[in-house]
Amino acid sequence: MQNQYKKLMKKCISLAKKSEGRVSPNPLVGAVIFDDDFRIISQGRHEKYGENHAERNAILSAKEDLRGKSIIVNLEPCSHFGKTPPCADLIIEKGLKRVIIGMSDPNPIVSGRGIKKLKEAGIEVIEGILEKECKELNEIFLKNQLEKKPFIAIKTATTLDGKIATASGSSKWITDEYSRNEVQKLRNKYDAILTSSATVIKDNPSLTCRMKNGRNPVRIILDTNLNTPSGSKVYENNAEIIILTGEHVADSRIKKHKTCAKYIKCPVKNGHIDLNKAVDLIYQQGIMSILTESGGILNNAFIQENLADRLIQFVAPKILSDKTGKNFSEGCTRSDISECNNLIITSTKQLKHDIIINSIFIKDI
Ligand code: AOF
Ligand code: ZN
Repeated sequence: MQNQYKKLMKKCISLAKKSEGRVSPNPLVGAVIFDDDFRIISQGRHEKYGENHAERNAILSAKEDLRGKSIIVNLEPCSHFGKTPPCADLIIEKGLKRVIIGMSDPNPIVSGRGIKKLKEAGIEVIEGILEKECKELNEIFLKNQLEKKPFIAIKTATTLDGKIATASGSSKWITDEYSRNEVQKLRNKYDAILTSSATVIKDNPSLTCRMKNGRNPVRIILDTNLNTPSGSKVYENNAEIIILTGEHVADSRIKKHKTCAKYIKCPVKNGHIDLNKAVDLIYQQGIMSILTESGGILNNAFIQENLADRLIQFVAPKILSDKTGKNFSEGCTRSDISECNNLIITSTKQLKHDIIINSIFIKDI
């Protein structure tokens, strides 16, 4: 039985993933309705922010009576009146007899209440199926709900010896086009891409999502002294863009900069945008997740400030061997190996030549 449930939960997860980039700030949710012989009756997912929840879509697309059937869903069904009425009520009303859940809802207005409501109506509730996988699926939502902060993923492309460029900044290209294609998928998934003024000045990237049917993330530029030229490519197209600049920068300079960006002033620490403050300001803009695409100094600052949640490292089978080459994270002076930041690898994937190592940071408390 457990194996059948796991198989169906995997289906819920892959259904939910189809909505990546479309449901923020809500969770990714998929649901499958089946009978006692594990025949699938219908399925559904939360497709877009503000629209039906997964359970409702699965129920609405069923072509037969649902009495006595089971529903499996990666997140506890909701019990609140939000944009739609509670899913728990609909499940009860349709006479389903069993609900299988991956994880409870961290949202305090739901947490545990959905499960309680179902149980009180006499429905059997089975919890914790593929809980770890379900939590990873909704790592952004979990972070937002529990810490009221955006989830931060660092994306980097390195050689086997961890280099992102030569000392003079030559970096095109370390990884191949298959890797760069995957980056487009990441840009489609996260609410925002963040980079530094140094990267804008050096690489002049556009930071748009060029995936078919993709959508552009909000671009965020950390520009302490407002040094980026107004004519940079990031300011050319009409995807949303935010410049976080130092609070010392005069309004008259901002006015003169004249781009389509939204300018937000941020406190400065040691001559740079204060990342802790920046992250809170970004969250206040409704941005729930950030993909950083930047150099070693900024990457390291996010890591040392305990702000980085995930590392997505593309590794090309190349060795630079240049002692002055740039590292994907640098800036600390450390003498003992025990001072390393520690991570847990959650997956590895080989593309054509390159590999992607996906890890989560173990946070210092
Ligand atoms: C979703 N999709 O499939 C499920 C959710 O803003 P609302 O009214 O859509 O409610 C959002 C909350 O509903 C969300 O924070 C989560 O707690 C719960 N479940 N949300 O967007 C779904 N099942
Ligand atoms: Zn719901």
